[in-house]
Amino acid sequence: YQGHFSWEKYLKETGATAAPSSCFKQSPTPPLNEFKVGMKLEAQDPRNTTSTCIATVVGLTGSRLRLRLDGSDNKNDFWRLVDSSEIQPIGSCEKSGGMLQPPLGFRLNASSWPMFLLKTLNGAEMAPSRIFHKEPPAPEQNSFQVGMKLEAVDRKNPHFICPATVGALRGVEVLVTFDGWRGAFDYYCRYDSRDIFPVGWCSLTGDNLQPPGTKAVLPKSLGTPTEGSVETPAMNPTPTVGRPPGQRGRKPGRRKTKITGPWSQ
Ligand code: MLY
Repeated sequence: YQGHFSWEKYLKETGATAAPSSCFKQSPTPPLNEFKVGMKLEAQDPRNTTSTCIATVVGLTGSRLRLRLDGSDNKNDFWRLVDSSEIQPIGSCEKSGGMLQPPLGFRLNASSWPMFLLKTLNGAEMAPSRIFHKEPPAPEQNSFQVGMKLEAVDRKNPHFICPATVGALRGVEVLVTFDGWRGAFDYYCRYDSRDIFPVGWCSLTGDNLQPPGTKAVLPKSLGTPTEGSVETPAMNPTPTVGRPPGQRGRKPGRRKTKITGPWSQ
C-alpha cells in the first residue's frame, strides 16, 4: 500500500535515482510471510543479543513480523523480516546446546522462569520451520552513492518504512536521511543492514510506505553550516523574496512553513 505517494512521480520531481537492488542485503523478491498472529518462535533479545528468548507474533506487516518477547511487556515490541537470522523455530536453541533465557526486564521473579517457560509453551502454536526463510547473502561491498533513494525503517518508530536518501558514505556505512524530516530521524547503518530496502519494496510486500515528511530543508546557500542539505533543489522551495545579504541564514525560532509535495498521485 503506497497511500497517495508515487515513487515514479517523486523520482521525476526530485531528479533523483533509486539505489539498485544489488546494493542491498535483501531478497530480490521479498520473502512470503506465512506467519499468523499468535504463533511462537525463538528470537534474539534485541536488548541483550546474547540471549535467545521465546517471542510471539503480535502483528504482520509485509515481509515483517511484529514480535513481543514472552514474559516482557507490550512496550518493547520489535520488527523482524521473515528471513532474518535473528529468528528461528522453537527447539533450535536447545538443538544447538543453548538454553532459552528470560527477556531483559522479565516481569516475574527470575526463579519462576522455568515454570513460566513450561506454561508459555504448553499448547502454544509454534511457527513451523518451513515458513522461516534463509537470510539472503550480503553484497560484497558498499556500492551505494550519495543521493540515491531508498526505503528505510524509521528506527525511532520502527513500524514505519519511509522514503529516504543516502546522505553520506563512511566506509561500510551509509547515512540514511529521511526525506522531509530535516535530519531528526537520520542514522548511519551498515550497507548490508536489514532496515534498508530498494525503492518499490513496500509496494511488493504490501507494506505501508509512509509519504515523505513536509518539513522543508533550506538550500545550502541559506542554511547554517550544520543544517542538512542533502535534499535536491527540486525539494527545496527557494524563497521568492530573500532577506538582504548579511541577514541571511535561518531566522530565529521554529520554521512553521510546511510544504506539500508535487509527488502525490
Ligand atoms: N509523531 C512522530 C512521528 C514521526 C515519524 C517520522 N518518520 C516517519 C521519519 C513525530 O512527528 O515526531
